[in-house]
Amino acid sequence: MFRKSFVAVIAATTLALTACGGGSDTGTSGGSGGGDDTITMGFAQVGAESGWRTANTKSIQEAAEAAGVDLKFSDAQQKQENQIKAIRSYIQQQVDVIAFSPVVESGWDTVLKEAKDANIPVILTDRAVDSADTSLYKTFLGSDFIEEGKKAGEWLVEDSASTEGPVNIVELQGTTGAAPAIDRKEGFEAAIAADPDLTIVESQTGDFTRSGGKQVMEAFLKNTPDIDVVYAHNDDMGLGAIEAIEAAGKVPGKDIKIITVDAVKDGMTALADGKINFIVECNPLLGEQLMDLAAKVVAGEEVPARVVTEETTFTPEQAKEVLASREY
Ligand code: GZL
Repeated sequence: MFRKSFVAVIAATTLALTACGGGSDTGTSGGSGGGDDTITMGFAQVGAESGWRTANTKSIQEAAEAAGVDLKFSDAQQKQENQIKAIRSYIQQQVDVIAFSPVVESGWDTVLKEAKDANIPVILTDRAVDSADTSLYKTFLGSDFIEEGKKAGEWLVEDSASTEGPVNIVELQGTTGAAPAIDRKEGFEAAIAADPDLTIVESQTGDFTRSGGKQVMEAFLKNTPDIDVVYAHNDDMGLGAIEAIEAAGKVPGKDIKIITVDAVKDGMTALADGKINFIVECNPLLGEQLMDLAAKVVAGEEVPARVVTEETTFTPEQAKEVLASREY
């Protein structure tokens, strides 16, 4: 509860630059220091589970190269214990700054305290943690997932306005315990509460992967006779659902409408083809902002406690217009 109200307050004051509390107020970090002014960053990535993650990794690696940041990078294969191990190794190596995308919200206080005690600043990117102690990290750069869920739900309320009778929704949730899964669900449910005909009849995690989305959708199609809409927390699970829907002899985008989040190339292609009906963008290109924040943090400068990324939504017509120029 605290995290959500905290994020809500911060989200509301995002644009007002606020001093970031706590942490190393000496302006120095536990890093290589010395005469060499090259910043060494340890980045603990979630994994390579989706097209979004691939684009996010590419953005971070390219931005580090461009900024002259010495990047130590690890892929945790979506396992929290691997991310914790990586963070501990960055502390051992005395990097100047640690950045990571927490695979799940909880269970980070101990290792983040170790980084703080080693005087190494931490930047959260993409996903949040639910720690009550906000001095454990300098800033959180990433999307507002509740807003993303709301945009998805608001589109469905409008699209269903002329539909008589119940609209049965099945939900493909992201990784259990992950901030985007928790918040996209919350935002969507808040938005569809406006229309009592809209009901989530089944909801299960597909772990943000295409195979997970396909497997869960196959089960939904077996258990639930009349599904009208799929709400998938990311494109990859939506693309897996399309495979299952077509294998069941139904037409995705027509017999069963599909709403997803991300707007990666494969998702936008399915949207342009009419197999997906609406996509809420989640911007993975965080690299440049991350390197800029890291330089400020290592120099002991104030940074905003929360930096929300800009993103939009797409209909099939809009996807057709922008598909060729999409970076990812
Ligand atoms: C959202 C990010 C999510 C994407 C998924 O910022 O954490 O993780 O929506 C990815 O595609 O797996």
